[in-house]
Amino acid sequence: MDFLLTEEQVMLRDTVSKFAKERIAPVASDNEKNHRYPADIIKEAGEMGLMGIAYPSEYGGAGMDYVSYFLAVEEISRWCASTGVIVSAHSSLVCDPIYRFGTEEQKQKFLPDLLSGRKIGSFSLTEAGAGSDSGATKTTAVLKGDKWVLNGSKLFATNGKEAEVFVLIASTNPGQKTRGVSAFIVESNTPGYKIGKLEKKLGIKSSSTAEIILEDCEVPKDNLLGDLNKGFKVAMVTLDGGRLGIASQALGIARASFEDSLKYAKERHQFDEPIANFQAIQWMLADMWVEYEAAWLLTWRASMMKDKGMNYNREAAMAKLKASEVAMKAATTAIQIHGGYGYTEDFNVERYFRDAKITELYEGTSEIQRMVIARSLLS
Ligand code: COS
Repeated sequence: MDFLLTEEQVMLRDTVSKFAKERIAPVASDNEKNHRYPADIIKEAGEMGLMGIAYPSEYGGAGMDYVSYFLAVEEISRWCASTGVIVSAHSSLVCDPIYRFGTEEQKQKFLPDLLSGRKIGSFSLTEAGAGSDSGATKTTAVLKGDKWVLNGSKLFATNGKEAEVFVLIASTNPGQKTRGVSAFIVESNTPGYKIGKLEKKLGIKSSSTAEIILEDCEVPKDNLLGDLNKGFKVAMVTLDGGRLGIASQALGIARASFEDSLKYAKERHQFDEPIANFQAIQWMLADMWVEYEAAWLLTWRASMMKDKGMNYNREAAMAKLKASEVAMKAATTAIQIHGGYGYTEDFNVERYFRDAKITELYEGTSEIQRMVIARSLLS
C-alpha cells in the first residue's frame, strides 16, 4: 500500500518498525505478564518524537501528519498493544484537545512537556454512571474566586497512574447533560487529586487504567479548556481523533495475528506436511489479510481526511469499528491456526486475543460506532 504514502511517511513507518522490533518486541510479553509500564521505551519514543508526531515543532512536536501517526501506532501495536495505547491515549486524547482548543498560554505551558514525552497525558471522561452516555457526567466543577473546585470520580483513565497532565470533563451546569459540561486541564500534583483503584484487566496489562478521585481539587481558573459548557464537543471531537488511534492499534494486533499465523502455518507439520498446504488454513490466512487491508484503507482514509481538515466523524467511527472487529477475528483465527499451542502462553497469539477485545470497547463500543455511523447516514 506504499503507493498511498509519501516518502516521509514510509521513512517514518520503517524507522518506527525497526524501533518496535528491536526495543519493544523483546520485552512486550514479559512486561505484559508482569503489568509493567514500559517507562524506558516511552522515554525513548519521546526522544524520537513519537509522543507528538502530528503537532507543530513550535510546540515541540515532530511536525508530521495524522497518517504518519496512524502508521506509527500500528507499528508499535504490532509488537505491543499496551505500548500502542499508551502512545495513542497520550497523543490523541490529551495533546490533541490542548492543541485544538487550548489558549496560546495553555499550549505554551503544557505542550512542550507532553509532545516530547517528558510528561504523560491521560483523558478522564468516563464515570461509573457515564460510560456510553458520556453526557451523564456527575463530577462537578464550581468556580470559587480564581479556582475551579472539582469533586467526583472518574473511571478507566488510560495512563492514569503515570500521567501528570489530565484533560478531564466535569459538569459546570448540572442537569444540562451534554450542554452543561466543560473540559479542564488538571495536573496530578494538584491538592485534592488522587489515584483510586487500578483496574486488573484481561489484556493491555502494561498500560495502567485508573480511577481518579477529586476531593475539593482546586484547579486554576485558566485551566478551563475551550468554552464554558462546551466540554461535550471538546470530548466528542477528541474522541473522533482517538478512534483513529484505536483503529491503528487494532490494525497492529490484526497484523501481528496474521504474521505469526503465516509463519506458524509454514513451520507446523501435520499429516507429513506443513499445515499451510491445507486449504482450510489457506482460506483463513486469505480472509485475515483481506480484512486487514480493508481496515487499513478505512483508517488511512479517515487519517487523510483529518489531515485535510475535513469532517471525518463518520469515517473515524467506520475505521475503528472495522479495525477492532478485524483484530478480534484475526486473533481468534490465529489461535485456531496455532491449535492447542495457541491457547498457551508459549505463543504470543493468546496475548493478541486478550488485547484485541478492548479495541471493541474503549473510546466508544462497537455499538456506539454503529450509532455514530447510522446517525450520520440518516442526517
Ligand atoms: N463533533 C462535534 N460535535 C459533536 C460530535 C462530534 N463528533 N458528536 C456530537 N456532537 C455534538 C452534537 O452536535 C450536539 O451538539 P448541540 O448540543 O449543539 O446540539 C452535542 O454534541 C450532543 O450530541 P448528541 O445529542 O449526539 O449526544 P448524545 O448524548 O446522544 O451522545 C454519543 C452521542 C452516543 C455518540 C456520544 O455520547 C458518544 O460518543 N458516547 C461514547 C463515549 C465514548 O466513546 N466513551 C469512551 C470513553 S473515552 S476512553
